[in-house]
Amino acid sequence: QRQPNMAPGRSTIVHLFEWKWTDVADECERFLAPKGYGAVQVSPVTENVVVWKDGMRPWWERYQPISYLLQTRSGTEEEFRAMVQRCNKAGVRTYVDVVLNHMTNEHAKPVGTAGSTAQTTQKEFPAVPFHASNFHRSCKLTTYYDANTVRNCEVSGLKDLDHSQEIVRDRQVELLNKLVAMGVAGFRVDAAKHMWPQDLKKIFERVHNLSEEHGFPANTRPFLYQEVIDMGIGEAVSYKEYLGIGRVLDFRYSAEIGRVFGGKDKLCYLRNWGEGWNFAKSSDAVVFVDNHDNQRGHGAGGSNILTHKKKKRYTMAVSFMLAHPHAVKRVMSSFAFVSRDQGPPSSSNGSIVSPTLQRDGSCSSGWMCEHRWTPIHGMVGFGNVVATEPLSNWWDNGNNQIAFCRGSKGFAAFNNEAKDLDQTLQTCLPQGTYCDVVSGGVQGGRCVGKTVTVSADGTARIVIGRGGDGVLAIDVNVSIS
Ligand code: ARE
Ligand code: CA
Repeated sequence: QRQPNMAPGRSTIVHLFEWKWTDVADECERFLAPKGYGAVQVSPVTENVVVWKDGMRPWWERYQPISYLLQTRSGTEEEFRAMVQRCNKAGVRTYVDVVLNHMTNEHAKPVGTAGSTAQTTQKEFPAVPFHASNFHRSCKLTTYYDANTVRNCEVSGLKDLDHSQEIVRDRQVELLNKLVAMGVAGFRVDAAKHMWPQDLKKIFERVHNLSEEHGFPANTRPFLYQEVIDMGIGEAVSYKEYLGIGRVLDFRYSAEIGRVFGGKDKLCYLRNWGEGWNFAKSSDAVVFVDNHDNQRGHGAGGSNILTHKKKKRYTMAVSFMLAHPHAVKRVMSSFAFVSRDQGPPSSSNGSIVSPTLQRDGSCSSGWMCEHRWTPIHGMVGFGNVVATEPLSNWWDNGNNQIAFCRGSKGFAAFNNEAKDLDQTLQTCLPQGTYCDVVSGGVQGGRCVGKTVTVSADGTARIVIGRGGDGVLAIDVNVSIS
């Protein structure tokens, strides 16, 4: 199902990667709700095998389920339940990252985050239970150009479940229904590419409507967005096979936006951004600048991917994504890392450390909190104001300076050049004084950052110096006169 089920006036997902449930709940109330975020994607909720590597626990242990008990490094089942409730109450939806394709790979004496054990070489997972006969025969995923190999062999050596068996689907439907009963509004389907679409369809058809008890309208289906990496290079599996189930995560978008704002292409070519760039259709996609894989060289996109490590370029890319009407958007919120395996900030016993909030609203103790960066949450607000208004009045200088309107509700401009942008441009907004949302928006009836004066004919002098954030955006909500 393609509708995100967000509360009215909200539109953006934030992935709070590896956050604890108690921290997510706090964040929903103190930041996500007031700043207009619509939903939070959380890390997998199901019990995973505990992995110690080089004296620390890698983030990817969470993609190795050992049971469907809801206890992980992020917290207990009760903490999760309370989190979903608090977030819903604040107006922020919860989407769960569900790992249905596989269980763990082989481990000597595996113990899970809830204490469950398994005989992984024999594919015995008694805590679900799953038995050897519930899995595909082991084979190496040697090629992406054969659909049987992609779907029946072991991605990264992870024990591959056979979803053609009703008994396998039953256990997973139970899990999903339990989450829906807790008030969850949707799912990111991990490794969907590695599962047969007809099986996924059977699973999700049996998932209940969203819980009326938790405030959802009757007959609302869970929102689904599937991880199907399809770079359009002729692999055997196409994202299009999954559109009958829900949306897909568009990895071409991620690679291309990184390439353009990384300075490898001109901003003026963004004029026909979207389907014109061979992306999935707006109504079929969830888009993002980086995800938890490709920000550290896993998954797809390679060196084109922009991350928090390139602050200005990254801010511009995320701002452009949020300013543009194409698709449902997801903002990444990361922890700092040096190595690819490095897990979230944690103490020596492996438990996750909460983010510390600075007086200026930013995070410390290892958390990047991109979603709290002023330009990014400012643009989330902008996205809510312009909503479904079409893009109009495109302007560019034939190079790396661009601007456009969103109907008569908003205006955004970008400068990716080593020289200033200083132009009188059509903003499509009523005459008045506006506060740029990227440099801080309005506070107490005054602009925190830049002020823009729109004349009676809708034009304004727009200045984006070569320093600074490289973006300026105003909308009807930040008018102060
Ligand atoms: C870890 C170790 C492995 C080890 C394995 C088993 O890193 O070395 O073999 O454990 O012990 C994450 C990590 C993996 C990790 C795994 C389990 O990324 O490194 O393995 O957790 O702990 C493909 C898939 C796509 C997948 C990406 C990463 O198609 O589904 O690879 N993404 C999701 C999640 C990941 C997660 C998993 C799936 C597994 O987002 O976080 O893995 O649950 C081309 C293809 C793509 C392919 C890509 C990279 O672009 O088109 O389909 O993506 O190459 O191979
Ligand atoms: Ca599979």
